[in-house]
Amino acid sequence: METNKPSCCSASRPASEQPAALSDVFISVEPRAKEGMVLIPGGKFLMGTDDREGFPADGEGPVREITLKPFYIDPCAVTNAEFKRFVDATKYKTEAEAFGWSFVFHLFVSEATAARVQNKVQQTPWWWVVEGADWLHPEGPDSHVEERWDHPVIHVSWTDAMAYCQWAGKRLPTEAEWEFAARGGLNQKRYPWGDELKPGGRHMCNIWQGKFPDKNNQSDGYAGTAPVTAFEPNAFGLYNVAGNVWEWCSDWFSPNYHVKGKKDNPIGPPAGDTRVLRGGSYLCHRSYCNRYRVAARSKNTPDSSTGNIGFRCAADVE
Ligand SMILES: [Ca+2]
Ligand SMILES: [Ca+2]
Repeated sequence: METNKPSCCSASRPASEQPAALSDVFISVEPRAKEGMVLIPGGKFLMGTDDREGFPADGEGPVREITLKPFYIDPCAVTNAEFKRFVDATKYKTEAEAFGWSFVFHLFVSEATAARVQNKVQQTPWWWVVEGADWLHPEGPDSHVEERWDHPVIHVSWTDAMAYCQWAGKRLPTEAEWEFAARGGLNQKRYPWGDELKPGGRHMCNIWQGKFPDKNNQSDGYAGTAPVTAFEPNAFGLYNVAGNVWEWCSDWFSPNYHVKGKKDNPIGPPAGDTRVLRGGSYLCHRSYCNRYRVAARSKNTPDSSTGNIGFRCAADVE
């Protein structure tokens, strides 16, 4: 199996592969009260960065003034417990389950499972194709989310995230909404809490410490995912926008569409091959993939799933 479009942040399914069958059982529910969601007032903010630490090729810049109307966003990424409620109610089958495999970070795979691994992503060999890996079995068939119900659900594709949102009466945030919410009202700071990665030596997010990709010192307390409420929230009350898991946004990805695109409630390009991911994950490290900065961007194909991609929901203000 050839894997295409390697990225250090996540890995993509081969374009040619089709899942056996995709669940189309969507049960729409009553639009619920936006209980537990954070009301973001909207307004103007400076999106993107021209920071020297940034990656211009990702389209982080130029900095531009964006105007957003008010919206709701979840304080946390969707947890395994929440995703289980969705699956129990709808019998939804994720794309990882339909394809029969997902991408798992090599250090998490048991010896027994490793013995059956036949494919690794060539340019990013720490991503292994693990058969039987899915949201309920994040490291393969001999693993289980038991005791991680309050961790973010992973191995969910963009399509899976959209299905969950539909069921929950919510939607994915646009990339602009995500960044506005993640900045927590701060202007052009590098992180959701300020410019310093570890103010007073304190870990503020779940990323990688040590030498990527083989030695993780876990000095922030976590090798893989952390509970969705670990670490301090930003000033808007959002947890783990930086690190932990990448979060799907509704937009198609483009490195330059936004340069000329509209600045008033932008929703991204009309078409594309990949969807936007924001926020970075537990695999991000300054030396290798410094994408836990609040302006950093990544992307993946909408049917791809990995052990470091999740999502949080947003909703309209009626
Ligand atoms: Ca960590
Ligand atoms: Ca995140």
